[in-house]
Amino acid sequence: MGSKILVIGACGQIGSELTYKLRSIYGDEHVIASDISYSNTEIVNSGIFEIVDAQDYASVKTCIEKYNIDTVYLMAAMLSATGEKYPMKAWDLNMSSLFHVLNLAKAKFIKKVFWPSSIAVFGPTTPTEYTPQYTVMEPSTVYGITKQVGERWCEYYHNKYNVDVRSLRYPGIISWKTLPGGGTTDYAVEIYHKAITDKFYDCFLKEDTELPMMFMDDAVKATIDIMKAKSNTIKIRSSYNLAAISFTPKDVAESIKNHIPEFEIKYTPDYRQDIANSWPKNINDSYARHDWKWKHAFSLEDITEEMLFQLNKKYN
Ligand code: AKB
Repeated sequence: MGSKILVIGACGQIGSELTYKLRSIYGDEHVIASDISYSNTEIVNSGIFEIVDAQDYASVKTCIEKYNIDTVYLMAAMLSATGEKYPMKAWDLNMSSLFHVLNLAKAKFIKKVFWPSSIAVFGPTTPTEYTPQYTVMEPSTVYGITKQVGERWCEYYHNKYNVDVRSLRYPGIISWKTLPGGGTTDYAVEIYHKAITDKFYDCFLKEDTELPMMFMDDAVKATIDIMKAKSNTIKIRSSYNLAAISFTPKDVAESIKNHIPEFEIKYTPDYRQDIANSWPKNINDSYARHDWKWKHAFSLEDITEEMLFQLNKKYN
């Protein structure tokens, strides 16, 4: 009969593209999209869609039982910038949703779980250059705290209850289909939209703020690859460092100017600068490359070409 997959948070930036890709691999009827509201009409109308409240155990369980789900991708989360505005809401959403899914796996309602962690697990005391897998982790954002604690719980559920949970520490993800919401790396998506619509972008980070980034196609590939990998190749059950490229706002602006010479950028750093300052500049992901053969494909130039091409079609 094949695997039955539930994507929780399917209306979001990564959840939506992951759903499309999973459907193209496993077939529409094997991939159920779900979210707390009908906020993304494209995903809602693209196949089976259910309203699921990730904070409500019964709501998640009902959907899992209804469709005989065996694999859950838990993509619902409050990101770093919004989390600083609503600390308790971020804690409640990010932790309760994870516990519900882990407990459903522990109780054998489901067999496999994907849960995204983030570079936000690192903090100001972490080495910022080629940040290793195992290092000092003192996150200074609520989002980062939830991800770090979540990683510990994933490893605990794997070791104590044999839960097959797999996780990646995503960098900033760049995509053109669905906008990100409430992250510190969101500038790297907004800048392309504004380059097309206004030929101008007012950036909320300083020009030399280097952060780890990745194109959506690479992020979705990594997610599906780690889930497809044989269980005994997944040696890390907290979360894997995952890297592709690193760049600054100035680097992106220059790569856009190669295509749109009249594009201009201004820098007005806000509270998100402090968050970015606490994160690594680049990441050492050698465990992922070794254990399950992770390899990225997209460079900054590839990303700029694809983003401008797709957004030009969208806006013009
Ligand atoms: C954010 O900026 O909060 C996210 C992340 C790096 O996890 N994109």
